[in-house]
Amino acid sequence: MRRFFGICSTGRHSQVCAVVGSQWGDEGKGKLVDILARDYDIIGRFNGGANAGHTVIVGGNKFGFHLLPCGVLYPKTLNVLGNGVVMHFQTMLEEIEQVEKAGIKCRDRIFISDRAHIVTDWHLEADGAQEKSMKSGGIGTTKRGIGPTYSSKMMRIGLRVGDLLHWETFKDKYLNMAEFYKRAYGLQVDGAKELDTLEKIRDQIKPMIVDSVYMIGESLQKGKRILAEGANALMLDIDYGSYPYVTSSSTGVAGACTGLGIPPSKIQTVIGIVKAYTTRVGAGPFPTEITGGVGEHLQTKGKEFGVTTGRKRRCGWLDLNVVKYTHMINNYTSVNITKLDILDELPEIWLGVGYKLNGVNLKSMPSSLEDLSKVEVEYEKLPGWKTDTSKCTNWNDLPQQAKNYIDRVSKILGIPVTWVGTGPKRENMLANP
Ligand code: 2SA
Ligand code: GDP
Ligand code: MG
Repeated sequence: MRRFFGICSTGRHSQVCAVVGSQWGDEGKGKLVDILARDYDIIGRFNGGANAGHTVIVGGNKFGFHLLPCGVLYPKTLNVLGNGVVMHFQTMLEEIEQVEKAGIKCRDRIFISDRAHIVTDWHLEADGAQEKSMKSGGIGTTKRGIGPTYSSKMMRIGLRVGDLLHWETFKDKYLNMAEFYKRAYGLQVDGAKELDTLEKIRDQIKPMIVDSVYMIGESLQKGKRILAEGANALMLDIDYGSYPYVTSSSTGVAGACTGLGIPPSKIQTVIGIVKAYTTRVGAGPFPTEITGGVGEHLQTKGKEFGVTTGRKRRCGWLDLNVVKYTHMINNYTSVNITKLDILDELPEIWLGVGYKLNGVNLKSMPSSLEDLSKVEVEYEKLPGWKTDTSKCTNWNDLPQQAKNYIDRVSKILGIPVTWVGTGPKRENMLANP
């Protein structure tokens, strides 16, 4: 008998649920994915690569995942790296070791799409060279070869994971791509050494390579449940983000379709992760940024450092203009407000609720960076709650002022808030009754 899956705003009862970032990343996607994964058969990453840093804290262990889906910690989940991901094998193998060291066997539960592209040393070098060559000082990339690997894909000179199964042609393709990077950037990479390394790790990778399109399609038909884990966030999306200060993939719910082969009509639930304030790593405009004072408090108390690069994250007030804009594109069925506890000590909390440009109210997000860097933010100011919310064990324990804040955010966005994070651990997540 077919199982029935209703539309469910928490994701608990949907056959397919996508968890995506609604701001500039690091909202805490990893934590909700880990919590929901218990109820899913397959967890799939659909975009990005080892630039992502998703933190999961369970028991005494802290995991900072770059490539492995955050559902990997449950003993039975299958974990897919979809065709939309760019694969850096060494990083993934190190992560597998990290998980297995913690006593969780996972190697045989990891599947890599044969259509996913491979990040090589040429891409890593090109990322650094490109950043150095930019007059503006660069995008502030993670230097994980992300932009160059997606560029190779679009130029149709890239290497796909499935190419590893045809070693002789793989080598030709590798050399052809290397030629391009030598010519275009004058790079010097020891290609022979990298081919040698790839040949050595091929045996470990081969059992993980699958036709993920078939795997996902067949699983959907059999009624299996799929959780799509977004990396980065919509303001870093290649089309909709603050271009060019973006990453090079589709970070929204559409990316779950193109990057995992999930038909759009199958995605019933889209949970937007909204940090209770805003952070951004790397360069680019940030209208609600606070330099000094409260900004430093958020940075320190929120431990806002890059999981991949260790860079300090820039901090500012929650910008609901940003979340409204990303909602237009992702259509969140509900949101998870994260890191509410970081606001606990503030006497007053500001919400960015409107943008004005040259005195005129804006209806949406300007596409021009010049305009975005000039907008004046209109704020609403709410009283703080001055209470330690990390001690709350259920929704009703939340102080009234915190509930008012959540209700106000929900009302302005027009989206239900189904979860609130009050600390970094799995158990610090309150479900809205
Ligand atoms: P890239 O490396 O080409 O994807 O960089 C392009 C822009 O995308 C931003 N970006 C990120 N922003 C937030 N978090 C990310 N992951 C790491 C984390 C970041 C880190 O979880 O902390 O460790 O620094 C991430 N990845 C890419 C990047 O800052 C550029 O603005
Ligand atoms: P992701 O990339 O969206 O998965 O987020 P990151 O892992 O890069 O950054 C989120 C950080 O906040 C991590 O250090 C998490 O452990 C932490 N975190 C997540 N949710 C909460 C929360 O509700 N409260 C606190 N204090 N920390 C949280
Ligand atoms: Mg992150």
